[in-house]
Amino acid sequence: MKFTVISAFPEFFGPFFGTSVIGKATAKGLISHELLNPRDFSEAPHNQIDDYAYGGGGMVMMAEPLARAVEAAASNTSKVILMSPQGKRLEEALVEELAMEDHLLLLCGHYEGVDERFVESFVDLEVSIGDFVLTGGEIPAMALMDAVSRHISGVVGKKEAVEEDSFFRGMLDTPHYTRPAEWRGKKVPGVLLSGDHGAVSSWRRQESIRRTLERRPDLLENADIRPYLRKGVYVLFNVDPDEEDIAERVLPTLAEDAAAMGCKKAFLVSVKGEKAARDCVNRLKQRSPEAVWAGFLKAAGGIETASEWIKKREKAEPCVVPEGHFRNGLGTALRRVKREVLEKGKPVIFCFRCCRKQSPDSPKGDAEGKERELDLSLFGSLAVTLDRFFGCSRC
Ligand code: 4GX
Repeated sequence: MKFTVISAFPEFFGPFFGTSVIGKATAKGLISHELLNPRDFSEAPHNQIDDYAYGGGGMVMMAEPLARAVEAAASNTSKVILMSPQGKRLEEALVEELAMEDHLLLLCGHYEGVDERFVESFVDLEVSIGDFVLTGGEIPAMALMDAVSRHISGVVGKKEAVEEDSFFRGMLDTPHYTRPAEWRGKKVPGVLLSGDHGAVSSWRRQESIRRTLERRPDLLENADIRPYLRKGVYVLFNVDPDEEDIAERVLPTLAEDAAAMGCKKAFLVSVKGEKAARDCVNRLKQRSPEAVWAGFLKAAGGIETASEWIKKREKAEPCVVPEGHFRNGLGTALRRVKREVLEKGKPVIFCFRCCRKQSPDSPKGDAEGKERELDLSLFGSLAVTLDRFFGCSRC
């Protein structure tokens, strides 16, 4: 990875590229850098690089010296990034994307910023390191280069350290302790001294959950929670008695999707009762006994029976997500469910209504009981619900 930094204060970067992890990576040739001063590209008297803002209000960096510096350093594979509070927020997903580039060209602005015409013509991406105002783009550029370098193989000594971070992707880290085992009357949590690796890793997971819920509950929206689930995820399809023929046609695919997305079982429930549901499952299994979903689909009398079955198997009461949860805003439903499932280590069951008829919980507007097309979005609802729950959007 090559970093080119365009800064009027290149002295900032000497210690950065010469010290610690980044220093070693530079010495090993894993990363390389080039520092360009826009002053060296100025043709104005005294190598001026800024001028008064049109319309008033401070100084702005002129387009031409910056353009010349970029033209001197960039090839057609370079990514030109301007550090700016108006930019896209730097987060691990963006860091990982940038680590795949081979040349990053970072522009460090000062004063009120840079001439917008330069930005339009030369900048691929504006990046901000947070909602606060610094005196220049140098520290943001260092923050970006530091975070990106960690993802270059060989830079971080322990490969597992970076991998561990991505395994626990999107959740906060657990607390850490080192010797002595007792310090100023404070003890290290006993489990960490037990030598029981299983107990240590479940303690760490629970601590990550606790801290994330307490400090950054917003992270749960996109975090990959799969490694943190202590119990299974189940789905329930409620079949309408008048439309079992339709249900039978879509159920195999729905069940297969649910299995592929990591569910433990799909329950089939019919208003006609458990026997009707069992008959339906048996008909399907007879038709294709080899199918993936054959052992996955299970008839149940109702949501209560399904919950009882889960409770017996998992030794914990499932969190029930009722039919139509996706219609009333999936985000709201999932925030509640994720919190409960992670905090209490519960299993969860998502219910879906598998029929063509207007469901009683769908939004008003259509006349009551009016027939409409088969709700094809059921497949979509299932996929979106499970994807958003597990949070695998970035995997
Ligand atoms: N994350 N600053 C840049 C001048 C500036 C303004 C606009 C380009 C466009 C910052 C941040 C940050 C202060 C660096 C203003 N340059 N950069 N500088 N936060 O606050 O990235």
